[in-house]
Amino acid sequence: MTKKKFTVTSALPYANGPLHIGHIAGAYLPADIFVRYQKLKGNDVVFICGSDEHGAAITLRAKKDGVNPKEIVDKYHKINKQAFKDFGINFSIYHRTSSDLHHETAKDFFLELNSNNGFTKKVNKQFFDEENNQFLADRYIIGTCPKCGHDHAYGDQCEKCGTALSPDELINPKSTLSGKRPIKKETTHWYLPMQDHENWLKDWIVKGILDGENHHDPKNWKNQVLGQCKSWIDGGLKERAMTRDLDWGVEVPVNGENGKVLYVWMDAPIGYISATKQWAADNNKNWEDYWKNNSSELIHFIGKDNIVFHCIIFPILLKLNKNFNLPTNVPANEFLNLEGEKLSTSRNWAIWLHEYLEEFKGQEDALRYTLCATAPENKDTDFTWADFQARNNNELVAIFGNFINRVVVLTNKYWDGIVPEKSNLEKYDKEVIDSLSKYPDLIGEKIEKYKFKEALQELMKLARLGNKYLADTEPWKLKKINEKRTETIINISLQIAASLSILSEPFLPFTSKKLKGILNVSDLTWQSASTENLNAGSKINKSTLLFSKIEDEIIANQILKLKS
Ligand code: B3M
Ligand code: ZN
Repeated sequence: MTKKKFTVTSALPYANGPLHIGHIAGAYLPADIFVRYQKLKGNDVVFICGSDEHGAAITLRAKKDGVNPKEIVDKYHKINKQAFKDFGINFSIYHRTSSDLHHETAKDFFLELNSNNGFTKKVNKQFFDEENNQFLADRYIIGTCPKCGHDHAYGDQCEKCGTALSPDELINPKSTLSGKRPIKKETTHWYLPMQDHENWLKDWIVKGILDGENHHDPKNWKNQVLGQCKSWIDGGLKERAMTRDLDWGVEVPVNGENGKVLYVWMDAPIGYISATKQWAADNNKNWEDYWKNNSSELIHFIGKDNIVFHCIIFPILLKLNKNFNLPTNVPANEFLNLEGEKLSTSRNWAIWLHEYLEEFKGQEDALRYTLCATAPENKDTDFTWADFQARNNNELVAIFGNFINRVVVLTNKYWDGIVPEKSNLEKYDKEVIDSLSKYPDLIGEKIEKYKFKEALQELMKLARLGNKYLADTEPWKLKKINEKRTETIINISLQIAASLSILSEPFLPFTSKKLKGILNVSDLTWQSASTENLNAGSKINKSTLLFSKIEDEIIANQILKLKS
């Protein structure tokens, strides 16, 4: 098998607050599952993320807290980096857009495009808040969305319907600084004439053709992603300013232009590239192998509010630069709600990842499992504490955990932890071995199609198969009557357990590690899960609890906490 190369990115979260389960279900957990799987397949993957430390999201938060933006980004970069790590999101690097390397990379990128005539420099009138002596763009200005009527649309985007906007399109624009209607004032900016790129964008996204060659199969793109892209392109693309009058961000690298920075969406996605550069420097690799000349597949995991930036704006920027690859897929997720309501930072209607990790120590996989099982892959979905409890208790504990516990306890009790010999296979045994051999492909195909929910269901089917095999054959009863037959059943059950230890890794990495420890197996490849991995005569360890039951009281307290 030839090794494939993947450059996988997860949206860089703004370092203006902690992460909640909506972020995780949207752009991080699915990417982590994909990356862990590709690595087990033996492919070469770099998994990129980091803090987005610029843009109005940061400066507004700093203003609200009465502190310097630097204090905000330093604080949340640290918290978020740690939370991802503790939750088993296995980035190759968690970089920062405030780093010198990023500033340099973003400036070079801007200059390259500027010298290729990628921008039009224009003097224009823009909204200005006289009271605060500041130009208003992005989150500094709100108004009613001309598309969906949402009354809190930002100057660059309506987060309700996803539409990319410019401040002039807002109905009833208001400054978020003073709350007043702004005046118009002249200023110079660099604009990206997106309308010039309509034709190739359409061929590329809709037909999967780039520069006359097959690039990707659009059937593998999610319907909602294709739908959003098509509707923007059909609606006619417009020019869009790529610079801002602000003092926080990557400075516009042109002499004599003071007080101007790059628009955060002309800055943050380049963060994927600068992060790759840093990782390559740290690991003796060549970053260009992961970004240029089609030597690698680029895949962006994001939430639906970021589709336009990753499917239209950033690809235009990449194409204007030399030899950069365009994404082969952008598997954006929809939104996750909580107990029937939209997640909200301001109303504190959220489950914060760092708090979950504190309160549910050792139960990281219970949340990974529930978030994957209820992920908003094709439509908005709902997380409820009751569902979380049920999935943990009725699926992880009662099926997966129960199966492993039974087979490990039996092996220790009757054979001192030595894997017994298998002999004389009956029809049922052969059927079980045959179905076991199909699981790596069954699960893998789903992951490769970004159907993580279905992939997880397949994994649980394998645990169910093991459970049923034990329940049907009742080796604990058979032991006294037919020792040889019992040994065969336990041997086969242990092989299922070993396969589960491999196939669960992308979804439940903490469990997989524990299980490999119990079974004394290590470093097995994905495909090896289709065959036997435990030789008769080898020794396994004592059982440790993989999952623990979550009591009603714990759940009641969480609901109380949420509502307080
Ligand atoms: N920070 C937006 C967000 O958190 C943004 C993503 C950047 S990805 C390059 O929704
Ligand atoms: Zn809207």
